[in-house]
Amino acid sequence: MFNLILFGPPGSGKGTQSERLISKYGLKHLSTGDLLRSEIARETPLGLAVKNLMAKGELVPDEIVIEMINSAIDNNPAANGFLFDGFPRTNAQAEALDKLLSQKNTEISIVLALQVSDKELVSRLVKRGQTSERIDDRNEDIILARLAEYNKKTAAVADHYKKYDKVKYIKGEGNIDDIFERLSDEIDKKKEPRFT
Ligand code: B4P
Repeated sequence: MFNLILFGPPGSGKGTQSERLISKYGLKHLSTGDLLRSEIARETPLGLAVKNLMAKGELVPDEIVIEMINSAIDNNPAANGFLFDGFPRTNAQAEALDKLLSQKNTEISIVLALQVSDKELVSRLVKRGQTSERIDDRNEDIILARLAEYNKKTAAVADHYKKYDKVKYIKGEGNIDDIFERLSDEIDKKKEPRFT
């Protein structure tokens, strides 16, 4: 199994690049943001419980997202591998994910971390907010709250995987096709290492 974490701050292009990567590599896409938004749209008890937190740009509690990912992995026994998008977002989530995968005799193969300046992130999300229905793109204050959550709770997740030498940093600014090529190069190197 090839299991990839696409990592980066809000607006770094995780959702955008995930769509292309799953189609190229045949991975199962697990986006906790998409799963949560679907719960909200269906007005499930879980959706109602997380709606206000997401609207403020805060992270939802670890137990909720860990349980969602646990079920999603169990519901896809035939997957060749998973692309985790927007998860893990805290060290507790990273530890839980490692444990879940090891119970299935697999592990994270690579963490691709998109790097984008704060100025560019805010500009992308404000722009998306002008056309999308997303409650967390509605204004700049919420967007800045999401970036603050990222710096406080999520950035450290890269350090967790650096201990195992799994993190590759990718420049996430510029042309979407060029970024996709940089991501694909790292995956190809990992899947078929060349010995020199
Ligand atoms: P997510 O759905 O993960 O949303 P996100 O971090 O904002 O990234 P997204 O994938 O949408 O944006 P992208 O970079 O693709 O999370 C939303 C919320 O859900 C969180 O704030 C939290 O409340 C909750 N949540 C989710 N997972 C959680 C977890 N594990 N634990 C706790 N809470 C959790 O794209 C952004 C924009 O940039 C797009 O408009 C795109 O078109 C544009 N773009 C992309 N690449 C570009 C490029 N190269 N140049 C110009 N624009 C580009």
